[in-house]
Amino acid sequence: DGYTVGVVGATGAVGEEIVSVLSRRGFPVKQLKLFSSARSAGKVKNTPLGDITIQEFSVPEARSCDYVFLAVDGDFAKEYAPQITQDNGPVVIDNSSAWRMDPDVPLVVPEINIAAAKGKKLIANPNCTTSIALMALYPLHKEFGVKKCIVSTYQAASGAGAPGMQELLDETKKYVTTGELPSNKVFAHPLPLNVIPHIDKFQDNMYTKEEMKVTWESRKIMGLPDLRVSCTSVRIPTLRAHSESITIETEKPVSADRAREVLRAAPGVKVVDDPLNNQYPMPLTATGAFDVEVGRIRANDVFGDCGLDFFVCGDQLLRGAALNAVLIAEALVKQTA
Ligand code: 2RA
Repeated sequence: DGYTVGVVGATGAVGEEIVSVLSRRGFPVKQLKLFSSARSAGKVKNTPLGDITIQEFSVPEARSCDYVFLAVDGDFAKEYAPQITQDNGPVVIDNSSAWRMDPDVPLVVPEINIAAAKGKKLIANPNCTTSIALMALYPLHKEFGVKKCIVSTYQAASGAGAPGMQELLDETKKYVTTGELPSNKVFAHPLPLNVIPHIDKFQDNMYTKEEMKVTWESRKIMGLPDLRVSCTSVRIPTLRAHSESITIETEKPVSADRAREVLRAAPGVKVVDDPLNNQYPMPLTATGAFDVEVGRIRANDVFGDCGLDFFVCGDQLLRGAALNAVLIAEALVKQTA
């Protein structure tokens, strides 16, 4: 019993995390197929679901699955997702940005808009920065109505994949052991001892694409096409959890106590908000956890009695990618059961 599940990009940081989450969540996997480029094909990968020989990706092999997770780049997803799903093929859950803003493709955070995925073969997983923010933003929106939103991010190296994490570790080690200043290949500048206010390409409006994704994707997922959102995205030298400082203006008056109650009841959220005892969200405590930490919750008076500030931290590879994707598949299994 169970499903044949394919992971394309199985040797990447997100692909590996998808296999781990399938196991941690007890997803009903009958057979797991791991796909990669020709370079890794034939290698045996030790996974929590057993030792699996990696296959070179092919459309027919992918089509023999029930669920296919794409953890590859947008160009690949653009070309192959339709070929995999066509003629009643498997469900594809795509981690790239290729399909996110396509009006025919649902962009899903399961706790918010899983209904949009019903009956669909291709489903897009949001950008990590968006999904982590929305875990807190959406429950607050349901209670208070969010009118405006200002986000500043502190993003981990994992957003640039396994090579980004390795560069951070290697360059930090080099500096600590030799005193030689860090250098860079993956990031636009050396990341250790630094923060870089530049993630992805600059757009015509001089926001980066990473920043605009927060605006575009939040609107689509929450079904609020006119939501005012402005984001500044910054890469910092942490490993795999993104942090975000978020300020909102609400429709209805908001208090920190009521916001805390709402967030305590929200699925996928852990309120960590006892600042006098040094308890607040941090990348180190959010790492490896399924829930997004929310804390530093304060009513501000910038927007009269309708302003709230808070800080979120979420594991970039989990809620930001693999966990969100596996939760979509879990929900679809339930929908079709
Ligand atoms: C980043 N959001 O953090 C990107 C990864 N999808 O670089």
